[in-house]
Amino acid sequence: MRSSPNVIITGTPGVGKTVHCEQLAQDTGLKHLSVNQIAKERDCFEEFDEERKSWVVDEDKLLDAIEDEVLQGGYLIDWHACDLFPKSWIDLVVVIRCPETSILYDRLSSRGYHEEKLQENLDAEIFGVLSEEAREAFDEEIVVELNSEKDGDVDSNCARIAEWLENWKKQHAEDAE
Ligand code: DAT
Repeated sequence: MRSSPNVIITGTPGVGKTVHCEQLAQDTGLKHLSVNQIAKERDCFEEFDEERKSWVVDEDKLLDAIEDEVLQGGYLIDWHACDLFPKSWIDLVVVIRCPETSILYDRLSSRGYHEEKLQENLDAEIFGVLSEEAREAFDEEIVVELNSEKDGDVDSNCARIAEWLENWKKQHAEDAE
């Protein structure tokens, strides 16, 4: 049994997953596992998707590459998909949202996304694709949605997640007695 929980931080590109993970890693000591970075470092990419202009991750390779670490507990898994991770690995799924799409539009266009990719991501956010994926793949009670639009949201969201972590640890310690 892990003594520290594993948390998925997911959401449409640009919603704020990285900023949340970085702040949470600082505040809580959980380790930031950026799937994008790990997939690059550990050669888990399958092919280049010309249409999307992005690399496709080989999910089996990725899971094999991170399993030993993640099962120790204490990871913040940062990725724009969540249904590939086994349920037994995960204690909390946080879906970061940006319902005000003009904000998301500005963030993605400043990244230089081309029009098609930009629109695809905005649609995904409008339709709540990641939120639905999370609720289908995990028990509803471990899925939470938090908005990240304005200054101050990151602090308050991280404070909420940190509080949840403390409760998880307390509960876990009691169960272990
Ligand atoms: P992701 O990792 O989901 O792709 P990110 O963490 O890189 O997203 O954030 C994208 C940009 O948006 C980045 O410049 C930080 C900014 N951002 C995110 N949430 C914010 C908030 N609540 N207030 C101000 N800026 C925010």
